[in-house]
Amino acid sequence: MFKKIIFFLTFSIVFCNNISANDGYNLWLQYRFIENASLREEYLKALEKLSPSGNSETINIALKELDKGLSSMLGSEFSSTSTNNNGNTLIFGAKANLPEDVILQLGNAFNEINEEGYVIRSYSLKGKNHIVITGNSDIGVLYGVYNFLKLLQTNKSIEKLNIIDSPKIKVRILNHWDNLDRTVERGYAGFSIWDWHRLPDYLDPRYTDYARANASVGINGTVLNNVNANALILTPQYLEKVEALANVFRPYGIKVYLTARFSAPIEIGGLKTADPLDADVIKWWKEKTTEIYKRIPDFGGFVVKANSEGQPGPQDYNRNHVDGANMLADALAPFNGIIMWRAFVYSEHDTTDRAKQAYPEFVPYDGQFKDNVIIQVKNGAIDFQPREPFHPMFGAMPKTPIMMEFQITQEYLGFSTHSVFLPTMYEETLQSDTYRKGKGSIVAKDLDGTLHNKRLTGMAGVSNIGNDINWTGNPMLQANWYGYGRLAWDPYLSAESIADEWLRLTFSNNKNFIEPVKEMMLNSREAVVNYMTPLGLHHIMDTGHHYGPGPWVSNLSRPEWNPVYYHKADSLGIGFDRTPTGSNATEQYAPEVAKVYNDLKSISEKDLLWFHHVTWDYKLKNGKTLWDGMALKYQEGVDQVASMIKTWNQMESYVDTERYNNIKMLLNIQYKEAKWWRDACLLYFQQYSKRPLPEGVEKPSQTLEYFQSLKFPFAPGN
Ligand code: GCV
Repeated sequence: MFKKIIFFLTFSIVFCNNISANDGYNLWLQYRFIENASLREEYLKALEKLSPSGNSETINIALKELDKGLSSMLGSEFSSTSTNNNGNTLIFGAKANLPEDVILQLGNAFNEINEEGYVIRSYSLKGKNHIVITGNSDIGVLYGVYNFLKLLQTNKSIEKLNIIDSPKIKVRILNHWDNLDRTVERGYAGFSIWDWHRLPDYLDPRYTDYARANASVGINGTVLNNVNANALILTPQYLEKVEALANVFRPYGIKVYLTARFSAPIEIGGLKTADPLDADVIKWWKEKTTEIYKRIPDFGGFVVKANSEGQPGPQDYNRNHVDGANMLADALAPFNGIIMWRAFVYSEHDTTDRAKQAYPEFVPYDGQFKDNVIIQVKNGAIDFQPREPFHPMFGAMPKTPIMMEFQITQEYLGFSTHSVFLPTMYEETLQSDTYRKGKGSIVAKDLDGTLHNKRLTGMAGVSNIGNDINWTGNPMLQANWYGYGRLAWDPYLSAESIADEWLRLTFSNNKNFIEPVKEMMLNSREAVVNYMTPLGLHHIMDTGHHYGPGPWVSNLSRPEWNPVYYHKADSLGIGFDRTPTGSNATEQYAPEVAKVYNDLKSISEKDLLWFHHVTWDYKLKNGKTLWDGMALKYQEGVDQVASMIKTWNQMESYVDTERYNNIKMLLNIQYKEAKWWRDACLLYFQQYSKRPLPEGVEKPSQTLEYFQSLKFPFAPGN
């Protein structure tokens, strides 16, 4: 018996360790051992020798990554240092460093890719089968290497490769809303990964791992600090630290950017004004920019949040966004830096409809911004809601570069506790038709520049990364970092393909795992919409932290800070009338789009209450009254989470214990919170509808007063 126990323990330690211990730190770069012997054999045969061309730091990183990935996936039979000159070889390097006979194999391929693109091609020479990974730059090669490794990770054949790929968007950037004290605004994965106190001398290995993860999905920029900026980041004391990070990121193709506080000339420059037309202010920014480029020659530029939510800006001096952005653009232009000027602006002076505020501050100025200014627009006109119609500025400024700002962190979507797969939401916006140049003028085309022939293109994602061991506070949400990166590279990708790929890389290639979990991911965004804000409801979260429901909140000093402003529930009905009978926000869209939104017959019910105030007895397409339909949607959301739990509970044998349990516990919290949302919202709205809950909707477990009494003074990310 004793012997048996010893055997069992030894067996468990030796064979089951891998499956039980996985903290998620390695993200989608798991490089699991390939169990299928014949597939392993195929790979080993094709990779008898690795042959790097060029000796830059980037090429060395590519070699290290291949070594790491292949050794781990192919086991001890693989040797990265083999000198077998007669073997099948994987050669990788930029065009400039490739031998002539290899270049000959590539024909026109180099003309088909841009500076960051790559080619992976199989070819035969002297009776041997080789593979070449190349590009016009070393960074292109590194992207190719990550994509080559992905083929093996997803168990694809590498026999007849001919892959040609380039990023469709130039600036593919993460925005960290990280503060210098290491708190993260709207961050739910611990504290900031930037250890400002110990920088520049202490370089946490996480910085390299961060760069590696980003490069593996094609992200090429990072804004280190919060858009609610602290001017201190621009002082020598901090620039030295920024420089240290830039040095770590550079060989991974990642440029560093900073947010610029518009009043910095006053706060750290000793000037009396920050007026963008003032000669001393102009000089100060030019000198500051020169100082930054002396340290960081490839510094990317600035992001600016101006005249929004109390941030300083040009309007403080009776100037406009063009004046502010162009002044900074001039300072950056000699160094090829850019300004990402945010369109997330709303002032307390116009309270008719917050959704309408950005458009008139920017669109009339189309064509007046300098070439190195790009306007950063959130996906929707309010603020990162579970569902928003696309922002009317997309497609509307043919002469001005426009970039997307998506939120990866889940400020309004249940924080990092809720497993919501966001690429579904990103895809919905990217595929939305602006009709600005007729049918088919989808948002993605404005972003990649093809709609209006724009040169400077970009996409920003507000990061969900923190110092939690698994980076994102929930292993499932790594998919949103990954998926954002993939869509920034190619905004036409489907959420389905991204989920498939991510699951294979991160967990397993087994279709019994992939299919159900993929379905669970693809439905997860609709679930959160249903249990929080169905049928076009929006911004009914609790005050400040935005955690949990707060549709009753009506006591905040500015009207548009209050949920009651957005849902407008009354005894007759509910919803925000944005048609010509209301705020007429729909006029900011192309006429074809406005027509669809204005008409109750054509509008999608998903957007109904965003654009219309309808009666409680309004008939939905399924014949139910609005009240019944809304209540049933809340219930559907809860049921969807229950079914996510059911799916996950069947996955235990495919996932290591650590991540399995981690996700399981989080899903259970999500279920509890989905019920909380349903009960609190329905009880509140029922006061106005005065109708019973329809059959099929569970009875609330508590009273409205109870839900209203809940307080969360220490909710994270606030
Ligand atoms: C960084 C919302 C968030 C703020 C955020 C702001 C922005 O209002 O609640 O935390 O500030 O958006 O995007 O600037």
